[in-house]
Amino acid sequence: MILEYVFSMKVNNIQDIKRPEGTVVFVTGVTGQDGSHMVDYLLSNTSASIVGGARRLSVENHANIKHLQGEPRFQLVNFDLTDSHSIYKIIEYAKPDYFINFAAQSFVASSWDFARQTWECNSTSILDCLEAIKRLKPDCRFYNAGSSEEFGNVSYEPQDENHPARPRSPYGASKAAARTLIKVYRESYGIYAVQGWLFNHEGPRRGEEFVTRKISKGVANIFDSIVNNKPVEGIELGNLSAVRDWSDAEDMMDAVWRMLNQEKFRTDWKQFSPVSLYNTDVKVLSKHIKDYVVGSGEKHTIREFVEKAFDVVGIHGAWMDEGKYEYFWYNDGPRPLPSNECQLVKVNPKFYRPAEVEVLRANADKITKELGWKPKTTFDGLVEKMVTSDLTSLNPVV
Ligand code: NDP
Ligand code: GDR
Repeated sequence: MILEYVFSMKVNNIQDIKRPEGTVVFVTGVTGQDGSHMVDYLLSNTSASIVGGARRLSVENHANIKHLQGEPRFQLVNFDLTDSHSIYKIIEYAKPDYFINFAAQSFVASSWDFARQTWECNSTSILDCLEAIKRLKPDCRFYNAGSSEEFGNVSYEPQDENHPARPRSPYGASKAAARTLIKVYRESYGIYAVQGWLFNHEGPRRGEEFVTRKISKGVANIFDSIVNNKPVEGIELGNLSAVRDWSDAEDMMDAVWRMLNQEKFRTDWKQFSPVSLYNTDVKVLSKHIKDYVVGSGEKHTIREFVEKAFDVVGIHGAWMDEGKYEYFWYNDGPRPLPSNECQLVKVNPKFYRPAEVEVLRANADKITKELGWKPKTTFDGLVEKMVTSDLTSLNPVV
């Protein structure tokens, strides 16, 4: 039997934070996928001290940062992005050199149900961050997590930095609004503020309602049920034809850091830029920095993700019917299944969205050429990593 326990770390109040020596990076959303990976990236690739922001919940959810317990360069702080006082206070007390904002209402499907909260968290709060930086620490570099969802109803493929904003959800609209604010503050006040267009990125720390994790966890459960002679519970999904450009979340963190330090990475500046670009004057730099598209350049349907995930555990099947009656039927695997358990995946229209973004694929040529960023993990490698991790959590090595 697996004993579940709720892990929690010591959380400081903002006013108890003492600014560490040297470079300080404030990262929000550290209980989430990207925030937690960003902390790991900074610990491995820089000597900076990191302050991580997490909002207070009745039951803490520190699973993604439990490995940071006792890490001397990391401190956790109570922080709510929708509370402007929190934003002002963290800048006042921690005086960060970098403010990396991954906190958000990040689930597109929920943005129709909580449209106002999505807007306040993803747009209004960005305005608060920019104002606070302008007033209290104008040389603090700011990153906000932009999204391919801003492109939405795409007009060409693959999408590059010139693609217009055509969001299809309150979420996409909120990120597009934040981008406009960032541009305005950059141009008006010389703040080093960037917002990459990151395409979907995944991994074992992905929230369980996002489609890739829902599939990897579902497949691990199905495999476990088959080999242990337990009844098989199928996975219910929405639009199987949606096409996404999936990367490994860990690869994306390097892109974010490069965007925040363009004077160190920009290859195109060597040829024509004035020497002044290479000094640390943020006002000079801010005139030249760019937002970049980041993604793998590959596209795959939800169906392909499903097939690949089952492949990892040696289960093979076939798609039957179409549209809202479509299902994935078990053909072979570890043992024969009774027919009432053979429907491994089926469509449930309740997971359809009011408006869908059908196809997303990144043209990341610019960031590769100008900042030297390249992804390391392939699509197959990513699916395997996720399914294997979910299997390991079912059968932990003790
Ligand atoms: P997650 O949902 O995993 O993490 C979001 C984090 O934000 C969680 O830690 C959450 O805390 C926190 N949060 C939410 N609301 C608040 C608030 N009011 N105050 C403080 N913290 C809050 O998302 P990801 O890590 O996947 O994404 C990170 C960012 O990147 C988001 O802005 C997302 O919109 C954006 N993005 C993500 C992409 C992806 O494919 N992953 C692609 C493009 C953009 P809690 O744990 O308490 O809920
Ligand atoms: P997305 O990710 O909306 O692209 O936003 P998600 O994994 O939720 O959906 C991807 C696609 O899969 C389809 N889909 C389903 N989605 C979910 N969640 N559950 C299902 O059962 C299901 N069935 C099919 C969706 O319709 C969609 O087309 C993610 C988030 O990380 C955002 O924060 C980020 O900005 C974008 O990626 C880029």
